[in-house]
Amino acid sequence: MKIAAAEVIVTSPSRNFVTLKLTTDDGVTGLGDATLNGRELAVATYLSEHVVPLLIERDAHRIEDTWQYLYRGAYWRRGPVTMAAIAAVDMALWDIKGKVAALPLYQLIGGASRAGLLAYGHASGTTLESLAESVQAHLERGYRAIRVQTAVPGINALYGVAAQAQASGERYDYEPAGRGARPVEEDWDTRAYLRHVPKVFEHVRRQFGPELPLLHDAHHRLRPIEAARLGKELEPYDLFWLEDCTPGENQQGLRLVRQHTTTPLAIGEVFNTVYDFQTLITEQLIDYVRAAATHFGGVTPLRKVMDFAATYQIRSGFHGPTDVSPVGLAAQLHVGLAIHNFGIQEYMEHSQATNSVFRQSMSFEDGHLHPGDAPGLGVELDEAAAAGHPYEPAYLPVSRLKDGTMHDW
Ligand code: KDG
Ligand code: MG
Repeated sequence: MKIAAAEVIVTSPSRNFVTLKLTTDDGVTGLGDATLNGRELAVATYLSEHVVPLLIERDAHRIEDTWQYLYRGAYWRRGPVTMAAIAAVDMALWDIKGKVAALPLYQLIGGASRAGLLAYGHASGTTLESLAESVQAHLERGYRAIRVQTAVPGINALYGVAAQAQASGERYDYEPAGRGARPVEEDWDTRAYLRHVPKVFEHVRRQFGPELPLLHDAHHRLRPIEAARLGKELEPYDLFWLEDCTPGENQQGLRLVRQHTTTPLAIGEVFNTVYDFQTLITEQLIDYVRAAATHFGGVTPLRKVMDFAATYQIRSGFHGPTDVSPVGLAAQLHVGLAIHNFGIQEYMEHSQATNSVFRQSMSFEDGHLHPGDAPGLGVELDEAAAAGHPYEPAYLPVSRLKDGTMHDW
């Protein structure tokens, strides 16, 4: 079975997505997600100019060999553009293999290890009251674990906080990657943030009790000693995890954080390969692997890093915001269902426009996700609907300190 055609589809139903569609010589199709938020066209071009010509005539069943060919053969390895492109090929080949075998992907990689995947949703509020309403609204929608973000007095605009309360039941996207030619600029003040966050968790725990798993994302904004302090101050509130407490490039920085706190740590949504996790896993400096199938090279390396992590009792917490397309999310759900060391899955719920382009077989019930039993990944792309949503430039915001210095994400 040979790859006969490869098409790169860029569409923007609510937000931009890059999808690779492979077709075999006997007409089986497979989809892969190559979306790199804010840099979408770089991956689309990498795919169409440098990857698609290499795929035609290759054996569609040789997934591992194709992955190694694209990774080792490029000479310049790694990086988000390269790895998102490889991820799309890898996912599409697994989708094809599942369809040929007439089995959902999770059955090909070991079968289900559990009935469903515990998912966490995103609650946020501009005040403690609106935050509590948002947590309550998520509980009513069935969530059994909740990420908590709030506005911080002294910071004018903060990433990760929905502009309006979500109690109305309306789906929100806190980060629509503002459409426009340039990123929006937000501000940041570490001391104000560190003063405020423990009070927020005290409030939420008091109101919602000790059982509910609560998570928090620091979006890489702290230095290791600041992250250590935050982790320590959050210990009384028993977080499920503190995410991206400090930029991950400095893997050693997590040693310092770890020395000071028992708050569980999650990191890795911007990582591209197992090497980004090497020190973090072997020294047990983290508790959860946050990789996304889309930015980590696909299903093949995601399974491998989780097997590596399993030997150190580290679990999964794959990245699941709305910029991971339904195809990328499906890939993660299949891996999460199959591996033994699943931890939790982030779930932000795609918009109706996104769901009208990508038809998904997955379900969300009683706080748990399941990829469904359709063969392959279980996602179909409506190309006519996709064509109705042309690409528009969109960027994540950037943040600056009060004196104008660019700050970390
Ligand atoms: O594209 C960037 C977003 O996906 C990211 O900021 C969301 O931090 C995020 C999260 O944890 O979902
Ligand atoms: Mg995050």
